[in-house]
Amino acid sequence: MTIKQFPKGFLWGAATSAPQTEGHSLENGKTKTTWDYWYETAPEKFNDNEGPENTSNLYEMYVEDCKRMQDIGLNSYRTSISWARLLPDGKTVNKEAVTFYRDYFKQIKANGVKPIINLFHFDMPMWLMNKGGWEAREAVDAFAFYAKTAFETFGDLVTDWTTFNEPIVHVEMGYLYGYHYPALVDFKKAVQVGYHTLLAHAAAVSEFRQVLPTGKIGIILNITPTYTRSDAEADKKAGLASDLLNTKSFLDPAVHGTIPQGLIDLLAENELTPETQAEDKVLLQNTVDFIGLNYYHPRRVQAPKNPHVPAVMPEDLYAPYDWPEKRINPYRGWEIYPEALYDVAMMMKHEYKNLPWFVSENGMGVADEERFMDENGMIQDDYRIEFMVEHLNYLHQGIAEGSNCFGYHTWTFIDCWSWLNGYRNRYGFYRVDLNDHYKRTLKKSGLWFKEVSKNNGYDDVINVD
Ligand code: BGP
Repeated sequence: MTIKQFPKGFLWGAATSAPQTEGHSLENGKTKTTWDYWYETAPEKFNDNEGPENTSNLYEMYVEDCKRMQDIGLNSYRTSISWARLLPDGKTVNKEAVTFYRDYFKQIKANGVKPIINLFHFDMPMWLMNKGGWEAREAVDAFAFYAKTAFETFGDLVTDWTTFNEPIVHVEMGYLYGYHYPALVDFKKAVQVGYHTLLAHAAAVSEFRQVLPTGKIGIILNITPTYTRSDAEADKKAGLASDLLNTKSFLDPAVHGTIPQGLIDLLAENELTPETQAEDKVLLQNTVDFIGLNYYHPRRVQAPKNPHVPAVMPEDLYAPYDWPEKRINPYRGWEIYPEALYDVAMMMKHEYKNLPWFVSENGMGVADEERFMDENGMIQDDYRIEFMVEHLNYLHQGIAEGSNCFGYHTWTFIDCWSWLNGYRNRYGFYRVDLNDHYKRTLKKSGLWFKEVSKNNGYDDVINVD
């Protein structure tokens, strides 16, 4: 038995988002987001026709849910505010939203849990999408206003904030691969959207320094560490392009305040340079206090065969490589590679000033979990516990070698809605029964996590009985 102890004050928590939990998506003063609109116009795209309208009904159940946080020992919790709920037309504050979020945040705190509140989790308000969404430069100012409003309205309750969740995802899913509205395939637009998102992030940080000078602000990035097929020059070049586009594009400006020259060159070579303004450089110097990294799977790449020059798609710069030795989570199709968390920890230490960072999402989505329900109705999700132990072991090693990691948040607290996948894959410590008024039932992993949090560590022998 090996005891794995974590640093004092380590955050043991879980993450989720407004659109995936709240429900009441077309009620209580909230206006539509791109998800509401897409579901209305193309419901067949959504697994089992499960749309964003009701999700896990947290809007009605949050008081009990906050108690559930304490029941499984969470000491921290990340969710987001819905922009379209707080500012239904982008300008006017929705009083009902203020009442809801204020009480929600108070309840979180009353249960001994530290809230970390995020501003944007893929949920573009429709009023702004109709003006071009992130393609339009005016989205930067609109976001800065929203951020300022949120900091002013909730800053007495919340000290730790993040601007975006996985900003590269709405770029690639909305403008390259068709999984988010507007489902365009246009590399040039994708880069412009990414650039405006980056400016919006920096503008929000700038507002934050004015409104909450003693608070802390960060950004949540999905980290898909790149591993190349070989050390051949062409493979390494592909690896570098992948790294620049997927990791350094947001991480470098967030931490170092600059866009890497390699990325600027890569975009120029491929005629993808976005429109910029002279004052942007100064805005981008607004760096963060901490970084959240969502880790699910690595990215394996090789040199592309017969690429378009200039590139039409990212695959013209790096092609996916199918590693024969990979382990896969068959429900989600993602590779399971816990070793990467050690590499990420070292990357943060050596390349990113050893800035405080945390694992802001890590988890395993599994379909048809009712198969694993015991006679008492508890899902015996040992696979999830094993997944977490494996990842924590590598994280622990990274911390032991000096990486400044201050927490581990799982995805997710209570089973939640997953975009086009609806409720197919479940990730939560609590099961949600969609056929029984969203009833929540604790899974075995929740009991295990409670012990981990209590002991600020765990032994390698999994025992929660
Ligand atoms: C992250 C997102 C979450 C969540 C999670 C699980 O990328 O931040 O919103 O959805 O992935 O992925 P999925 O729901 O696609 O299975």
